[in-house]
Amino acid sequence: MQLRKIIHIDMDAFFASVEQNDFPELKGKPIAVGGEHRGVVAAASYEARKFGVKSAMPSKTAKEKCPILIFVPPRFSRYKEISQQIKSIFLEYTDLVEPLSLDEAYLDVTVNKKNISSANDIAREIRAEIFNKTGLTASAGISTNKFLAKIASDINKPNGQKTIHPQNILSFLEKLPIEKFHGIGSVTANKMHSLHIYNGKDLKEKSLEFLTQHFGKNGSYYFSVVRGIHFGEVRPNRLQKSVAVEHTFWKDIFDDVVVIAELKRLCEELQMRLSKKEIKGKTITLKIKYKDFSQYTRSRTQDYYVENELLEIVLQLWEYRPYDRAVRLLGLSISNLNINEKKNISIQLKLPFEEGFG
Ligand code: DCP
Ligand code: CA
Ligand code: CA
Repeated sequence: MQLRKIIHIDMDAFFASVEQNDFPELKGKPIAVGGEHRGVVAAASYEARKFGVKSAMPSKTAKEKCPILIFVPPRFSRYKEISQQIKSIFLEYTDLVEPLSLDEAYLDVTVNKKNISSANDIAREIRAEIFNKTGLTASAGISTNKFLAKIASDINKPNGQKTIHPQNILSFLEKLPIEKFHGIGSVTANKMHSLHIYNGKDLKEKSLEFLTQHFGKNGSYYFSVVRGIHFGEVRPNRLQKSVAVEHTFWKDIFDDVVVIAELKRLCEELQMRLSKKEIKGKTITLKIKYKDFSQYTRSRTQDYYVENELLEIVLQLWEYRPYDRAVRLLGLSISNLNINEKKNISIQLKLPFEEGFG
């Protein structure tokens, strides 16, 4: 079997770099894209990161860390426009492009339109072309699967690239700290630490049975990826998995009446989006973010596609809220969509209420 050549491209400090590029007076300065008085930092320029400012940090904390921080409001349509531009550059090389978000994508260049044999050369060309067309820098990771390419693109960021060659994969993974494994978040990393797993070498010493016992079906994923095995294909038409709407309040809300009115509004908005796209779904998720930024979700899966009952289900989910505290954000999403029906032939047995933390 021929080894695949996968590239992961990710733009550097995306929203912040776009703002600095469009407004040159912001260049070289610590900036944060996001709301100054309420809300969180979406993106921080590299100058701001030196002060410890990071994505998802409350704006207030960011300002304490960096008093000279300049806040810039986001311009999503501009980010989408640039996202389209970089995507059209990717398509000059291959049709196997899988966008993960506005600023990153996987490319399978095993066979490519320019017949370039070195994926490393392709990544360099693409980064140069992105810079020429947009004035922005990107970083790239190159290896034989998506998992490795994604990890690699972070190594020489910003404005750099890293290839993990086939002969180095196993030793690279052995040395890799467990929290750097793509798909292992801080909760799982802590659990791994408690089991004395700190790096890939420790992970590889555990049996499949041990990992499944402690991590359920994810255990077999960890077992494979640490051995350099990950068959996930670059899927150009990623199926839409959910439709979501959310609203952050200008003022934290404690009044149940206001919350319920807002839930009604969100239901209407969601229903409008669904009917426009002719989509239906079976799983409804309510997201609640409290004043202290703690966030909870409550989900319910019906055995039919939800239509008129949406509001009723959402109000029931609200009854299952974990706390009666002031709310700063409410969100609704619907998943298990009819457009994916063919893919979901297997019937999943689910408890009526699921809990998740995100
Ligand atoms: N973003 C956001 N909220 C977050 C994280 C990110 O709105 N919690 C937005 C702003 C980012 C963009 O998505 O610019 C891309 O996110 P990345 O995680 O790729 O981060 P950056 O591109 O900002 O920085 P890096 O250079 O580390 O990739
Ligand atoms: Ca990025
Ligand atoms: Ca990204």
